[in-house]
Amino acid sequence: MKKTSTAKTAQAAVTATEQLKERIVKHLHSTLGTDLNKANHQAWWRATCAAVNEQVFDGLRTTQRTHYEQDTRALHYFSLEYLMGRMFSNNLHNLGLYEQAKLALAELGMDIADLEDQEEDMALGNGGLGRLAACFIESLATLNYPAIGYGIHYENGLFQQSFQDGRQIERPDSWREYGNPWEICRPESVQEIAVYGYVETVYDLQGQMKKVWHPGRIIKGVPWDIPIVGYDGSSVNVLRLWESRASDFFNWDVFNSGGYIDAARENVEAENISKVLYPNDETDAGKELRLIQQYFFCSCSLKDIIRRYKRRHADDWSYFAKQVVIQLNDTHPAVAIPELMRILVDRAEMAWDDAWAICQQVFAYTNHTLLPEALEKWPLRLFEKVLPRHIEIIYEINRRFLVEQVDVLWPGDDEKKRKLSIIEEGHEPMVRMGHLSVVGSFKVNGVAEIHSKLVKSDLFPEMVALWPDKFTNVTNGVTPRRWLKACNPRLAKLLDEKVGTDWPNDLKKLQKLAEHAKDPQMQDSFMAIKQQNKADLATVIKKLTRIDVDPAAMFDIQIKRLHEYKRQHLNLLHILALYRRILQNPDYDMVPRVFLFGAKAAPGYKLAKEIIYAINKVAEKINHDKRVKNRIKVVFMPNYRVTLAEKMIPAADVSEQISTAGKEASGTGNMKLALNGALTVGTLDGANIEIAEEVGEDNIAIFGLTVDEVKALHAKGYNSYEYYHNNPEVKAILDWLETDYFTPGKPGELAAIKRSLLEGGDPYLVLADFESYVAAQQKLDTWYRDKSLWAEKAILNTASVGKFTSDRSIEDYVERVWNLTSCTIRA
Ligand code: B1N
Ligand code: IMP
Repeated sequence: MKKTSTAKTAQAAVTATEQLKERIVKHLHSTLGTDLNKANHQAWWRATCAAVNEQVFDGLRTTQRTHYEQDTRALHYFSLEYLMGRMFSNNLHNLGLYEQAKLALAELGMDIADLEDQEEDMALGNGGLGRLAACFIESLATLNYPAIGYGIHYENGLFQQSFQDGRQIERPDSWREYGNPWEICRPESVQEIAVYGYVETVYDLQGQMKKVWHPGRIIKGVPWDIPIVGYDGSSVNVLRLWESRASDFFNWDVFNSGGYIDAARENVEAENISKVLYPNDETDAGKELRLIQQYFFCSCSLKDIIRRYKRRHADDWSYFAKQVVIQLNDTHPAVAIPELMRILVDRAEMAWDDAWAICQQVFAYTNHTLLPEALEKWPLRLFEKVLPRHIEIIYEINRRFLVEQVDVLWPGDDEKKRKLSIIEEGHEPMVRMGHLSVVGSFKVNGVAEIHSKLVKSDLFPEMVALWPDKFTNVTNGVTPRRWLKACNPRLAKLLDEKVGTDWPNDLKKLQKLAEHAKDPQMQDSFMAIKQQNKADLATVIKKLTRIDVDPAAMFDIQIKRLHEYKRQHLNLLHILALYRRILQNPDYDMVPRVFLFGAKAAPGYKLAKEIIYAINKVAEKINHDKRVKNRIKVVFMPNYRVTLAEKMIPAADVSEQISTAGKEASGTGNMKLALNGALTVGTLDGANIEIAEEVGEDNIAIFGLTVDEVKALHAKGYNSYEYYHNNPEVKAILDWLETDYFTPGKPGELAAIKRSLLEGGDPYLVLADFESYVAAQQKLDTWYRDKSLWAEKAILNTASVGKFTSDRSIEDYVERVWNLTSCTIRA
């Protein structure tokens, strides 16, 4: 009996593989118009995508039909960024087709890895915030929650980075130059939106005052849908991205009046809106085009939501807040709040109070940062010019807020009103998007326990006094499908054997692994996998940088955007300290280490670029210095992006999470690295704190000042010169950077770092944390010498971080904020 059923399964697998092969070949012929004998990898890749899409689109149709029939409440995730990376292998894994496709392609003479490499990263985001959005929409589909992601269909994603003599060069990222097989254009759902112009006050026959906005320009929003395939589940949700085009309707007038060139110019301007992603991570761009981008996609998305709602409920708004919840991914989409008010009050002619009641039940806001330079503010004059009606609505929201809320709790307190006003006074008045978001939302959350506390205590304490229940926490998470199963197949296989195959959607199951942490056989298997992953990465390193690294060395990895608060320069100072010790003592005993960096600097962020340059110059010197005897290698990987992260993370021994305490809201790279068995060297900041709680203090190297100590030091007055004068090693290293040792013939080229740490006052306390950082690194060095001890700690890291699956984050949002019901999809 058993035998025949096994035989049947085997037969079914053979048939399925044969069918997939047929479908691929069919698409090679009929979709790509080419043939077996002349198809290149690109054609094979596209044909395979088309074959996979047959299944994806089936799932998409069924999901959408079911949601419509059941009239489900849905989440609408509004985000200016989605850092998707590649879709091919993840779609295959989530459909359960990866092994089958690999086999089918092998039988057709193709290596699936070669085809995977044909895909450009979909890099429509800067870093953590955009990648979080991507993990969240995948988890939402996996958990069968009705949800849609809204954003912008940028023609150019985050710039591509290369190095020229160690300096960052940026090039445009035209990721869909030859079309993207995963997206579907939906001309039937085009929207038109308005900007500029003026507002007229009119009175109707009853003498009622009305505001009429006469827009200066109309722009067309064209939606592109990207299916988001849930793991193992049947849901296929949608990411809907808007592309801007010139409106046909508007340009007719210009054409008719003979303004052909003007019309062409306006076309270009309309199309500029979705042309490029702003490359600033954690800084406010403050540019007119950025405001228009924000409004453009919010307005298109709201109209899309309302169109869908009206199909069922026509003009009855009473169910709107029951069916619709909108999550604002930071303040970037906050203009959706006055836009919904405008639609309800001006277009649907609803009374202000009723409209406001709806808004306050629909919007929720996630704060991702406390950095002052990232807190969005728009010059009032700019707002007035671009969105003349919305600024009036914001004034009214603000007036009522100050009168009905602030003045009730703090009667006559003008100071409180100044602090809480959505409009910041001053010589250039500004619109505070954070204030607007808090006032207009029913929930506000931070992204890790400590960060959510700081949002309450430091950023919005008065808002907490007004609405204590509005504030909550949802700690970030990452999808274990992409960040373990797909990117680390060797470890995934071992986990399947040791803890069963359902860990990808039940990550707490990994805890079982802890039982085997001391088992020598388990340790051998675990570390052998790490070794193979390191050898694979060494090949990639060689190919990208021509640098040879030894896979037996400790791989110490810092991958994240370049920012002073993330302190890549602290890492650099440690490298310089080790190098100097070697030069002073040729027999200096240390575990050989490869220091790997991956980071893009915002093109306008000078010091960040100087830090990249310094790391590259120091790398050049150390890597060629025979006296080092390979104890240190330094590699800056060019063009860090999701695809490179997927190659680096499985190969990491050490994960660098060294931000100044209080500055990194959460971090998510920290979670991915620990999940793949790296030990963290980190501060008590963001989610590091929760990682330390989960893995235990013996399995993480914590160092540095705590949030409270940072505050106390600043309060007392921090003087970085003291550390410079009192620590001879620090002094020697900083002085070294001023010489021409690393830049022969060009002294002073690396001096910017020293200047910022001394004259610049060292705002991120690099020197204050240096000693403690070096001690933590020394501890890791000691641990690494004991192979079994290290293996145990690495295994315990993988075993203990089940909390950080984005599935858990989503369930937290559902419970604390969204109030959704999951919806089973049947074919
Ligand atoms: O969001 C991530 C967190 O894990 C990180 O700690 C946090 O730094 C990051 C303006 C941002 N906060 N703010 C931004 C991005 C782009 C931009 O234009 C701000 N990114 C974060 C996910 O919660
Ligand atoms: P973190 O700042 O270390 O938490 O990094 C967050 C995550 O965002 C990383 O794990 C990557 O997946 C992604 N990421 C960060 N910086 C970049 C970048 O420059 N390009 C692409 N992805 C990035």
